Amino acid sequence: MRLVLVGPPGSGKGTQAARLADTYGVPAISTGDIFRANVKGETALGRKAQEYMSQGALVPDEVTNAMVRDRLEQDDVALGFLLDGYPRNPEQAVDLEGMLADHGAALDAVVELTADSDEVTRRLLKRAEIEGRADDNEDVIRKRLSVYEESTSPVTAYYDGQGLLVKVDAIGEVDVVTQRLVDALGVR
Ligand code: B4P
Repeated sequence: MRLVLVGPPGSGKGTQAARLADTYGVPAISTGDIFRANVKGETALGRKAQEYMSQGALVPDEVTNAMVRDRLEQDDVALGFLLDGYPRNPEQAVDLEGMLADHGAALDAVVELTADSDEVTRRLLKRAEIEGRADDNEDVIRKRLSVYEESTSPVTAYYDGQGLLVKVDAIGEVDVVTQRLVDALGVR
């Protein structure tokens, strides 16, 4: 199973990716988590990524694509993976296609989690209180939502055109959303 999970910030990508990865027995790969681990470890990649993340902007494609390419070379993804938060613009989608084609592979499905801006803003502000993530403040959330609209929405249209897109309503209890995802994906 080779899956991509897209959706606005706060739609539950990270939350659902962990559950789906368990269900399908594939590793979940979150570009956001990899960047945050690098920021924490104060690596050169982390310093670069932080400039952009703290403003709610996308980390430049050359940095992100190279990082994903490296990750997809590892043995544990040979039989499948779930990408959470990548690709986030059409250029990344094209690059991903190339990376997979190099291994004679292709995506099985792209899941879009849908949720309105008010709900996702509420969730992210709640997470800010609990986790204190630097990019979960009102100004940066607004910027992340507008980046999603401008850069990531075209990605869903791109995959829809390829017949890969599956839309799932992300409003509701976490368990209910997981069940909707599993029902929508079925056995692939
Ligand atoms: P991400 O880490 O992907 O952050 P995100 O979009 O906010 O989603 P996240 O997975 O954290 O939150 P979730 O919706 O699960 O990206 C962060 C930054 O990294 C980006 O802004 C960018 O700078 C950079 N980046 C990442 N990928 C990149 C790429 N490909 N290219 C360039 N830059 C990239 O959950 C949010 C909250 O909602 C949680 O608190 C959760 O508990 C809650 N929640 C989840 N499901 C819920 C439900 N059903 N009901 C109520 N609450 C729920």
